[in-house]
Amino acid sequence: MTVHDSSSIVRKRITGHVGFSNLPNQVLRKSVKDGFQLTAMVVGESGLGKSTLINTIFNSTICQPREVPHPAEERPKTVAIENIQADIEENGVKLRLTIVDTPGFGDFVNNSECWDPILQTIEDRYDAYLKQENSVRRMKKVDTRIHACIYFIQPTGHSLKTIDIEFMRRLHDKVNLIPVIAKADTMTEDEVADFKERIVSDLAFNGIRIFQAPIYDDDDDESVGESETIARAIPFAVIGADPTKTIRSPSSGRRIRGRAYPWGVVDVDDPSHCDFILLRRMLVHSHMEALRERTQDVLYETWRTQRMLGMGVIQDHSVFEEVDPAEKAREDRLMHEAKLAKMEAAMKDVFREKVEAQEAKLKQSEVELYARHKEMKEAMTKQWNQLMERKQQLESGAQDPRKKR
Ligand SMILES: Nc1nc2c(ncn2[C@@H]2O[C@H](COP(=O)(O)OP(=O)(O)OP(=O)(O)O)[C@@H](O)[C@H]2O)c(=O)[nH]1
Ligand SMILES: [Mg+2]
Repeated sequence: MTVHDSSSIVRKRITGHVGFSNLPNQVLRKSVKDGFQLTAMVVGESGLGKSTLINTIFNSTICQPREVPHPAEERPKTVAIENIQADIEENGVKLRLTIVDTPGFGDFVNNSECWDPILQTIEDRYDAYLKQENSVRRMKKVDTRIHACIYFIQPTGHSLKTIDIEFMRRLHDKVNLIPVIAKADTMTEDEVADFKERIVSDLAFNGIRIFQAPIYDDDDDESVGESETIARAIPFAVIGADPTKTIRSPSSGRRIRGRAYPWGVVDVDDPSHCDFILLRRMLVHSHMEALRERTQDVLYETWRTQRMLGMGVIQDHSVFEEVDPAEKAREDRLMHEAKLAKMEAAMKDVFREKVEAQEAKLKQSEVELYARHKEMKEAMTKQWNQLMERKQQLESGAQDPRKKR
């Protein structure tokens, strides 16, 4: 297959309610300034309806044939990796959704390295992001990283094919993997349910991790309910329909997006017919933030560390250690207590010095007072003695009249 990451981007404006503007306030506030942005990629065997599903999501025919089809081929095939982008605006909240269409594999006798171009695209996009992170002049980063990889499984009803297992094994630690059963209209309801079960156990048996919707403690009941419904429905059974050829629903008479059969019609937007709505809600509503977060914090971070180590850069892991809020609060409290103790000791020192100075001053006054007292006492004793002496003289003069004048 000819693969190159096409630089051309097909831009499309889609209208209609999607639901991303109803995201929890906290999430909304975080992203509302710059608008939301999500990039998903479709991967899988040729002819499973990847391009059709993209058209259904974007509601118009934008995945055009890139090459004139071979006369023997009845349908145009995707021949290059291509970005299809749409700006959606709801209640003043903007979302830029990009879906990357890829050529299907399985057309060749040897499909042994069919994952190479896909892995290459994922890593090239990580590389482009890393370059921006490492650049001296840090501008606002353009994030083209793939946040979700929708992997199309052929509706065989048996088990996963070796090629699917091999492919997904190479993808699961690079990108959020969302497996879907393609063309689910070709299977009965029971067959879909059985096939889902078999796929889930095949994935577990082969150690393939698919994207699991996280459930947070502070999630409201509605969000928990939605996450559980989505988790139960994976791998989603999807049906794609050409959005330009709407059909009339025999029951409601409305024009619907679906597929018509001699025995009836399937409506892709009817949740009882297929999981298309769940897949779209997961991408642009309930799990958009979780997909972005896991890409940034786990998948890209792991890839980046390996890449840096490969380049000979040793990383100081302590810088990236997660901070436990309770531990951080304990450390802060201990530091605060130590600071208080230091201040108290300094204040005690100042107080002691002041008391000592006052005591010394008092002692000095006491000494001076004592000296003065002594002096006064001596002066008075002297005066007393003089007076006594004088008295005696007077008394002795009074007894001897000769001495009288
Ligand atoms: N029955 C059924 N047919 C489908 C569905 N989706 C697409 N098709 C048909 O399957 C054929 C292939 O669809 P594409 O969307 O071109 O498939 P693709 O996966 O993009 O193929 P490549 O580009 O070769 O990888 C077309 O004839 C579609 O009309 C579906 O859900 N059910
Ligand atoms: Mg295609």
